[in-house]
Amino acid sequence: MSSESGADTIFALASGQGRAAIAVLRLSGAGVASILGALVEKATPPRQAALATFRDPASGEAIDRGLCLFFPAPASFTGEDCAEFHLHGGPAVIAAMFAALAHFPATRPALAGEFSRRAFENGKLDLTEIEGIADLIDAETEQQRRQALRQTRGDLRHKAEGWRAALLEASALLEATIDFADEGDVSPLAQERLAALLAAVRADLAAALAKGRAGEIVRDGVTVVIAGPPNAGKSTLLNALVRREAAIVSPIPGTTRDAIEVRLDIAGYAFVLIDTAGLRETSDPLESIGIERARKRAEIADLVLWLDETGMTPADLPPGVPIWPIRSKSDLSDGVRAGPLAISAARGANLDVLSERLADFARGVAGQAELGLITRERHRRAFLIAEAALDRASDAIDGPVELLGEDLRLAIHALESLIGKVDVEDVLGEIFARFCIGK
Ligand SMILES: Nc1nc2c(ncn2[C@@H]2O[C@H](COP(=O)(O)OP(=O)(O)O)[C@@H](O)[C@H]2O)c(=O)[nH]1
Ligand SMILES: [Mg+2]
Repeated sequence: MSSESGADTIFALASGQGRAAIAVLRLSGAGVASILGALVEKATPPRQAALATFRDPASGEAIDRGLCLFFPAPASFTGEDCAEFHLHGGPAVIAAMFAALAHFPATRPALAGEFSRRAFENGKLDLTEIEGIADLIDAETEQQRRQALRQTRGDLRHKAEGWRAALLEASALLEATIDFADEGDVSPLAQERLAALLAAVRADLAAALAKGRAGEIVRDGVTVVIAGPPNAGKSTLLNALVRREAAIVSPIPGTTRDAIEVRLDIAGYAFVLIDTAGLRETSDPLESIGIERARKRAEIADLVLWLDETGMTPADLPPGVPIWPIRSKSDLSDGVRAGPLAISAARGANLDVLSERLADFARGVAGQAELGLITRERHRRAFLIAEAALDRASDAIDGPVELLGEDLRLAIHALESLIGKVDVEDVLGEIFARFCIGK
């Protein structure tokens, strides 16, 4: 048997690396019950925390005293027999426990994401719920946490399963029509029911797609590009917002040549701030590359802050991205002027106003995401394929049964790949590669 068999009993540290008050060690697999029998004296009651002395089965020497939990299959995270040891979080304790566990037959350390993978394979979680767990572990802001939690609860899964059920009913209706009618057309009565089923799913898909990239923006952060002419104070603003020297500031125009990205939490929302090279004509090849990157980044930004000492915005910026003109270095100009928000990054003037406006912008986006289902490009692709297929099916509802059936199958397939009933291997690797060991 290979050393990575799915039949092995696996174990891993579920808590973080390094010294800690408590470390949680997690086990899953058919060998868990006998491992428990060998490590702890008293039988552990299912789903109850019990104080236990963990002993090395070879020497009988005590390794540690801690809590032991046993979750018999199938009511466990993975669907297999599972156990958790809450140990003292010292490296020697963990090392001794790992060494003791490695002596059991067909028992080995888990691979990254292997617990979740088993949960998926045993039908405990679908793909979208697993993505939700990954996002919850990665969540850095309140909004990311809330969105990820909704997905772990199965919000997207239940919707997709409901649509799939409706489309399967439509398929069955179609099959029945083929069996019982000679003409090969759908009977008017069946047509009506079919149309209703398709229309309901189409409306839901369209509503979810209409929320735009809101869910993805919450998950990935609001991308804000700081652009403007050289020396406008872009790098100074980035540093002031993140409160550290992330970008080099200098009076020499053309200092920033590469796009610098920093993550920032403003009022519970994730932002990705990007400082760019000043947009200007230049003969310096390195600076040209930076300027080209700045343009490219601005095209895919959610928002562009255009910094200029005069408060002007140029006309040739990419369309479709909101641009906020901002007058920089307000400390150098005299008196209040009408027009765009004036800031002084050097003096910290009006940075609170700018932060509040950025938070409002994110709030507007996240407000849409509140009921949104799509949090990844993968979801969007599946929704779009299903929607297009259902559009064609609805148009062809009085046409040949075969064409209708094919489009229905396409839509069902898109939903099934979304929740991981088909095409699983394509996405599993991508998802689990990002997991840490013990998840
Ligand atoms: N007086 C004043 N000078 C500033 C301000 N912001 C930046 N500067 C100065 O302007 C120059 C260019 O700043 P920098 O942030 O590198 O501009 P960038 O080229 O747009 O990134 C530096 O000498 C900064 O110290 C400001 O708010 N007030
Ligand atoms: Mg700069």
